[in-house]
Amino acid sequence: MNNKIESVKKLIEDQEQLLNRQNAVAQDNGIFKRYKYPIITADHVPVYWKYDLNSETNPLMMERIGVNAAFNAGAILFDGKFTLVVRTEGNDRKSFFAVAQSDTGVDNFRFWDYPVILPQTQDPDTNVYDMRLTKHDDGWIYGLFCTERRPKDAPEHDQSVAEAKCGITRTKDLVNWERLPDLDSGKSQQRNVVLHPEFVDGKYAFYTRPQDGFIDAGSGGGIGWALIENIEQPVIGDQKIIDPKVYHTIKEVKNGQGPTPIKTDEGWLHLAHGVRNTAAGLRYVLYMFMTSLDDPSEIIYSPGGHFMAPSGAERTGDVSNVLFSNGWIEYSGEVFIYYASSDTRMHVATSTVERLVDYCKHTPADGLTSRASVLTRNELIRQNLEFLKNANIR
Ligand code: M1P
Repeated sequence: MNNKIESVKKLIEDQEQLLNRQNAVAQDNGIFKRYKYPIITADHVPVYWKYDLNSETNPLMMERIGVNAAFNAGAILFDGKFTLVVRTEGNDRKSFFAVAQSDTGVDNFRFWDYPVILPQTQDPDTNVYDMRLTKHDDGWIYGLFCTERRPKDAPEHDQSVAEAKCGITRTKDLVNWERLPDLDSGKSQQRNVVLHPEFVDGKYAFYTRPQDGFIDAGSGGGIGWALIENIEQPVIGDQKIIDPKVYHTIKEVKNGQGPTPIKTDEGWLHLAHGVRNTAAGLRYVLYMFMTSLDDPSEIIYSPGGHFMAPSGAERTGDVSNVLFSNGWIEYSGEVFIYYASSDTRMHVATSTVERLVDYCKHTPADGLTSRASVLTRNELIRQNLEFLKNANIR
């Protein structure tokens, strides 16, 4: 019996070491600081979510309900803590939401005792994932997420046919969640839908990502924008595409808004993901842009290329070559960027509002051709050589 208790203690102690590990900066390129250790992995999930700890019913102390991955987390500052709503995925491939908090924002994240119980609509979700959290002017915290179901008319022979929609839920305490109807966007499927934090012309404003199929965005041209009078009856008509897919860029196949934009004196800061195809499959990178304070659907700065791309161990996982972010937190001018790698684990990078605005304003836009790229770079080189000469450094 004592041996059994010892094995439970060992499980907990081993995990404590992981949870208490201090993080450290591994890369600083002036734009952001990338941290060394993933902040949340499947191993951070409490042992009591996976094991039956009772030696009577689990004499061999085996995992009973495995957890495969912990990634794509929404983020919010809540009760003074850095709070993530993590897409946690069981070995059964079902994702669910679970809250984890940290005092530092870069390490020591701990899950709450129970995952979120998400209320259902009339049409139950098969799978839910990628929640974006928005503290809205109306006083609620909204969680917009992807709800996936098998369409009623899906052919029997193809069990992979699925339909993606935007589910909407709201809460005041991250414990009790109210479910609203799914976003009705007509025929188009939706993923990566994000609620703007302020009313626009007295309406709720959504960043959308219309798509023809479950994986393919198809004719759904990029990040869209739509206004809704009543969020309790969320029906959108036309979606204006504000950030289109573009040939031979980091977003030629598809793109999607990341977290809720951050308001700055010079405009709204946006983080998004862009996808291109390669012989090795799709490659997901993060990019940024800014929109106008007067009209959050108008892009005012669009730095070319990726902001962050998979690096080192981030490159591999369940879906390799993917960086994805649906959560960031601004705190006293510092920005904590929460991103997942390869649909497997969560990481953090930090920056500041000042640096991110500077990045958006002063990174040249994509010139769309190799020649334009070289000419832009040559101008930088010319200026730098002149600078070095005048400074007697070269
Ligand atoms: O597998 C990569 C990502 O694929 C989807 O994103 P998108 O709709 O932009 O292709 C999502 O399923 C996301 O969860 C996942 O990380």
